[in-house]
Amino acid sequence: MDNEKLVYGEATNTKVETDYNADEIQVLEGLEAVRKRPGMYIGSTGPRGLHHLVYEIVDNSIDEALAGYCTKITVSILPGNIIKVEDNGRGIPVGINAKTGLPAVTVVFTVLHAGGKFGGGSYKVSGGLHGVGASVVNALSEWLEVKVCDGEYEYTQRFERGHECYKLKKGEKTSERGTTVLFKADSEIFQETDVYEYDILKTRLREQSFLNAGIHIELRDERDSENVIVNNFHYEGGIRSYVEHLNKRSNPIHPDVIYLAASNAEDTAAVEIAMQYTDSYRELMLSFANNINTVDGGTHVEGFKRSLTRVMNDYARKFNKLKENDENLSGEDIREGLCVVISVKVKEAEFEGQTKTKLGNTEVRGMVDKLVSDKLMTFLEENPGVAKTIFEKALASQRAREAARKARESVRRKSALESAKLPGKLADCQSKDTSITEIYIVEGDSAGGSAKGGRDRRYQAILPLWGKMLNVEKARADKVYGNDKLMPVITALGCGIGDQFDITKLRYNKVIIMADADVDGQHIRTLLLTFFFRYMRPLIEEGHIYIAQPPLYRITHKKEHKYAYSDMERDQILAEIEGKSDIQRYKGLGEMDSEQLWETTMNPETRIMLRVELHDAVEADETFSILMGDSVEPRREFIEQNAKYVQNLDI
Ligand code: TSJ
Repeated sequence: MDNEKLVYGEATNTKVETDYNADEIQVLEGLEAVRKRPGMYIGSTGPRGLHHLVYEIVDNSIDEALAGYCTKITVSILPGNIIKVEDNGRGIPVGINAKTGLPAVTVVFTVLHAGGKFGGGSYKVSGGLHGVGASVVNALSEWLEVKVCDGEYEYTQRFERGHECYKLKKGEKTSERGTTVLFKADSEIFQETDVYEYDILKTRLREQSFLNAGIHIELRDERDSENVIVNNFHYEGGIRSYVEHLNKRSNPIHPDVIYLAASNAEDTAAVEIAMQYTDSYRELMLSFANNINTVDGGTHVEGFKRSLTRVMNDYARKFNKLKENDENLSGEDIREGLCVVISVKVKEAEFEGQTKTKLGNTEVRGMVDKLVSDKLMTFLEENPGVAKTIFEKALASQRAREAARKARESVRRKSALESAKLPGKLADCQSKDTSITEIYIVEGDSAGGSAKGGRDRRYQAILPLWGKMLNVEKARADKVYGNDKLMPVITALGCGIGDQFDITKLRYNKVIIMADADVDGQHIRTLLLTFFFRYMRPLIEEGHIYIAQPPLYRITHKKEHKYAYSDMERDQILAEIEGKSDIQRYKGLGEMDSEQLWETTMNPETRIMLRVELHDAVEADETFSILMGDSVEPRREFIEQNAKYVQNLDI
């Protein structure tokens, strides 16, 4: 290995010494800092941070795969939420590092930021906001064990909370190669939870196998020995398979995924693009740089958008799809229904922005642009049928966008003429202080009536909704403007939708959906959430959307009322009561009078509300397409699988 490249711990400024004890002191100072402020290194000590530990370790094996030396990675969740990561790479080097006098593998686990600084030569996953390395995982683990096989011997070492339990131990002879790491997250640090969620790891590992074509990744859940769960991910098609996966619940409008790839002459950067159009009205673009999801885009995304728009318009002019007087197609029109994955790998990736999820390398913009210009134009010329389908879709989008603009303007004109802009059905609150105001969006006129009677009118507004709500998942934007069910919601909230959305104009701090606890109520909740997700997403992201929880039962005992919000609570209350009591099951909000509704569902002192949170926009995107889109079978499957989570409103 290349010792020269090893950078010594960055946490302290102590002069580098060869004296072993001094080194160890410095090492521990570094790792103590991680334990003192874990959030600085892994973002949070909640579930996200916990899962991040696994990614940190797995990324090292993926780096080894990118270097061309590892083909298989196995990740297991063992009983007690112990994580095991195994690969068949070369094994972390065990040779003594000149600067520290320690075996390289020990350095990897005890010196901050030591990982990835030696070896070199290939693309590295490590980067992004929390590309922090194995020593951070070690510092935050109750214990960690590593086993390295280098084709000659087996080596092992154990650490507890970052401290070596013993020096690297040389064991049996072996002809095998590879690295195994076992660790237990420290529950002193991860106080909220130390339980891994299989599906979170599954999504991430599947994504990583799409991004690294050919790699084998196995995920195992062995926590319940009678029910071991195993998933194997292996995609020879790489990001082509990713696009197929993303589109498996949609209707593609051309048969094959379009795939474009190139690398530069110096071989310091490689770009891959996979794309396919569906009949949907949305665009789904995922971008990655060195396998890190660049949620804020960057130069690769800019290059792609710019060149896609140019190439499509050039082609349209060349083949007379657009006449001389026709306007150019806009980028949005061209991307309607497009599902695209862009993956770039660069030797020296620069990540920008607060969360370091935006690619900054300027050379990438031109590279992507050139790739699309050269290869996509050729593709369109060679596949005129596909080209025609795509253009017809873009033209339809252009017409709809024009119609939406007209609809929007007519709505604006109308509201400018009317003196009272707010919807007639809205019972507004008195306060204009938008930090305390609330709006209840209530299903049905009778419940709306009770809510109006029961509310605290100083800060609570009521907007009743009735009739069939538009499913925005199946409609273009022009249908949303002027829709008689959605317009009252839009005007009452005051912040517009889509590109015109402006959260500073939001008229209420809390937007509360209040509907019956039955199937119809569930339907209206889902339709409204879909609408907020597609057209007012920041409302969800910034935590303004809530679901009211009306009680399911009223238990009357000796003229006193108690309310139960679940069957379990009902049973608890009944167990405490002696003798006979009267149980009323509420079928709908309409059965409650104003006073009861206030008491059980609207009084901030006593009410229960669920705040809607958005954890993963891509997953939520998929969920909404399943729930509200065309295909029936995936919806049935989804509902069956999630029926047990109905209380959990994470989307
Ligand atoms: F970082 C880690 F400890 F967390 C970790 C590293 C965990 C796991 C499960 C695997 C690995 C890992 C590291 N797998 N493979 C490697 N490879 C190297 O570290 C390596 C091997 C040989 C050479 C070389 O130049 O000969 C260079 C490197 C970086």
